[in-house]
Amino acid sequence: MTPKSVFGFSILNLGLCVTVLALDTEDFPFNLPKGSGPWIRPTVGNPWPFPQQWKTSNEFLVIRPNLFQFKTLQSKCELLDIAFKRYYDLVFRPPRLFRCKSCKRHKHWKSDSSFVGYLDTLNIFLNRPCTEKPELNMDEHYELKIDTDDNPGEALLVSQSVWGILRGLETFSQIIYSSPNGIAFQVNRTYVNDFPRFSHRGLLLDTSRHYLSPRIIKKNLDLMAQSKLNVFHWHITDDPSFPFESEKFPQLSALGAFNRYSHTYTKSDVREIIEYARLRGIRVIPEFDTPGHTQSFGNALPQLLTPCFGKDGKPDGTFGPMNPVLNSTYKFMEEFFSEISTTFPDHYLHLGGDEVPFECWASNPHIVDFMKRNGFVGNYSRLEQFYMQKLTDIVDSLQKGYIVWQEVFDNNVELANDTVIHVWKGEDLYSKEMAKVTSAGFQAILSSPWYLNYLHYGIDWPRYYMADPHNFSGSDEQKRLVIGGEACMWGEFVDNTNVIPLTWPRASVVAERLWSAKTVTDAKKAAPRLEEHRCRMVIRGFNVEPSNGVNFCQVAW
Ligand code: CP6
Repeated sequence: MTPKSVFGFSILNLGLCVTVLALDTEDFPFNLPKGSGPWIRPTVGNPWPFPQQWKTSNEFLVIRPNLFQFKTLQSKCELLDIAFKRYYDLVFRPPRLFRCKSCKRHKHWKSDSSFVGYLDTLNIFLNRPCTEKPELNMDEHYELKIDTDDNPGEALLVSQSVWGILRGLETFSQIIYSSPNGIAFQVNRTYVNDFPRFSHRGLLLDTSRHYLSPRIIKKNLDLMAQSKLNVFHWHITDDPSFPFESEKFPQLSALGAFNRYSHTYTKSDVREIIEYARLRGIRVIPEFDTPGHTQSFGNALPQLLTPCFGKDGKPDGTFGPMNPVLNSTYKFMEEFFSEISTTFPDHYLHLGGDEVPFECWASNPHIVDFMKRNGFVGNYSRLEQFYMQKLTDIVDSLQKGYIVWQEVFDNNVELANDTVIHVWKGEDLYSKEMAKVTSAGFQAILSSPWYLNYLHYGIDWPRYYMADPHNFSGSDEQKRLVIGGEACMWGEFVDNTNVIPLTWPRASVVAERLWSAKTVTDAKKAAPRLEEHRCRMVIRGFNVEPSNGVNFCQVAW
């Protein structure tokens, strides 16, 4: 459509052909039969997660894709230039935008929504330098003003940080909706003042139980950005496989990956994933889980693991957790983690420390002897503590911070002040642990209620929506130590074929809990917006599952 034909419409009170551009929000994307369906009708032009402050009206502006541009006074910020291109395409060239050829004369135009002008420019005001990498406590606050009162044709997005601009661009992209013929776009007059409730808003993906291709990981990063999640917790190794290619220890993946030629992450894969995430304001926190969950290290380096002994007092050929009594174990850890700490630029590493089984340690006479000499006979938590202590000392010396699973705290390992404790046990019995961790002065993130790998028949998302990281009794100071949470998609039953539909939009629900105000808890109100958000992800080309049972998302396939 040429601009001329858009200008050709008579506007408003003339009562003529305005309807091609106008759109009744309740009738989107079509005039549904009256009274049809008990289903939750998707809305249009609503953002997910819900902004902290949000004012909108029925007055709308029309956006003509061929005239629209992002403008910035910022000298040079490559990250933003790339983002402008990305968002232009997401809004105006989504892969599954439905174009209705026969509804040019779409009649359903609500008389209380009115055309008030065109929007040709989104002015971006970024008052600070273009920051290099996303980090904990990065500034994500932005203000978005879509109103042509002052400057006809221009709207405004302001932030003190490039991360805020990215979040604002996402919101902007979500409140634009297309006219039924998919040619013109509209956006309501809107004011948004928005910032996250929690700084750490993560998704865990597990690439050890099943390999996930870099392409699928990147799609997940796209979807994370669309829900304003900002931490990719990469549970990269575990018992079943070791897909990470280490430069210092290439045997680990050569012998520990499911397939050394196809099921590994090369240095360049990892670099690309980190850069892809950075461009979306997402941190990548790798987890090399030890001392348990380490069987895959043993394919190449069995000497790292504890030999288990049988009743006959001889090694039975199986191996347990990392061997905590050998200096060589810690020598390896030093070298391995020094590589990891340069490969992954985030200040934080996840050190694991969960579910350490003690039977093998107890069967091994060398371990038992070591424990006697060190005066912790029979106390295997104490031995685990000994190991974690050594490991955290190593990571301290590499100037990195660390996140650990709650067991490490439960077992009284002495931890650096900036340690983050990851609470994961007890699906809905996490309050006590959150209270304990924060009263000890540690930062906490919550995952217990957000195990997406548990599948339930029916509409399961409200249970994720109702959980809250502040659901525990404690002082304000304790509450401030809660820095956020993570949705977890463990990999036993997911691979490239189903990880996206099973993770989304369920992780989006967690994302709203972690971003929006504490008071945004009404699942009934959220449902149509979630439906819209889901439909938007489908239009943008992602295979995300229906979240509200029987429903309707009009897309072009
Ligand atoms: N792997 C590792 C896992 C789990 C954990 N750690 C896990 C435990 C229970 C459930 C799902 C996953 N598979 N390394 C616990 C943090 Cl339900």
